[in-house]
Amino acid sequence: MPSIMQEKKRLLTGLQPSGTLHIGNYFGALKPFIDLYDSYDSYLMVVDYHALTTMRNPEQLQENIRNIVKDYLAAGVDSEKITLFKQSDIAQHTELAWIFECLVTVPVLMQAHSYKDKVAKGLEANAGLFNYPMLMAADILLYDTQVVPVGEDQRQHIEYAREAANKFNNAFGKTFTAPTEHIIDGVGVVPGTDGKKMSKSYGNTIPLFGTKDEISKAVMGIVTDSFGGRPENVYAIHTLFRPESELDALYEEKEGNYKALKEVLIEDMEMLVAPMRERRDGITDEQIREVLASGAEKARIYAEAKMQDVKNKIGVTV
Ligand code: AQP
Repeated sequence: MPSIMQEKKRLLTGLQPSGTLHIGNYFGALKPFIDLYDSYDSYLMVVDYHALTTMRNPEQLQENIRNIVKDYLAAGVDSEKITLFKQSDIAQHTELAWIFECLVTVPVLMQAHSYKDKVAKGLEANAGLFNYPMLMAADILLYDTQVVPVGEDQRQHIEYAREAANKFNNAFGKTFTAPTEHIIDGVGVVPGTDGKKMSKSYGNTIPLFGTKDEISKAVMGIVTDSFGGRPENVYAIHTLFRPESELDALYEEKEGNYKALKEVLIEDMEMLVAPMRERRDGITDEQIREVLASGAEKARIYAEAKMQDVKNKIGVTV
């Protein structure tokens, strides 16, 4: 059994290497994790098997994995202080997901908004996409996670993790801890350049680590339908970078001058991103491999012990 005598509560989150990280991913999940990780026993994953629900290009997936680890480190994650690892390195995630799939019913999974939205957007309705919440439940519950920083779109998936924990505990005895989502007001749904939720698959993103030109192009493309002269979509994104008290005066002063306001937003983004971009340029692929190998070693210790307990409880050990 893993030691349940943890001094600190456990914090865990993961992002899919399914494309380029955008500012919605950063403010919704990565920054809240970075702000909290020192006070917790913290786990940060690259959820590459989740990305397989949509990706079919191995070279691209490899590149995305390297990129997302660089993004984590450049954004301020200290890999020495946390367990940073890749989901596919710990076989117990998929193993435990199967057990949850045998407990949670199809009608319950059919209520998943994320699955319905993705299929409505034209994504293939593969069984992996449908079972995604059970793999995510395994990611979380395998480590007895208490707190999961995520964006609002993942709220229901944390409910599914609680459902999986309850089903298992009711069937086989208390084994799993019910996790809680950590969703920050005001950044739970970061809007995209079209005002809808920013999402890799909507083509409405502002890349976190884009070049200044790429960021400028995305910001200049923000749709500026507005009420009373204030470009609401620009303003909503701008609140992530400056307090509203400052923004109100600025937006009054430059009322109706959308281009000028977008230029200020680009500069404000640059202030945050430029130092991170510089840090990112210094990170090598070799460093990434080392970080992932040492993270997997740490994660495996807990995952193996927890899975052994699960196996004993369900009756497959003789
Ligand atoms: N717009 C957003 N606002 C706040 N949080 C967001 N997140 C995603 N978009 C926003 C949060 O980022 C974390 C990582 O998500 P993911 O990589 O697992 O993929 P996702 O949620 O599916 O992100 P995308 O960009 O929206 O990708 P697609 O288009 O594939 O669906 C999660 O915590 C998420 O809440």
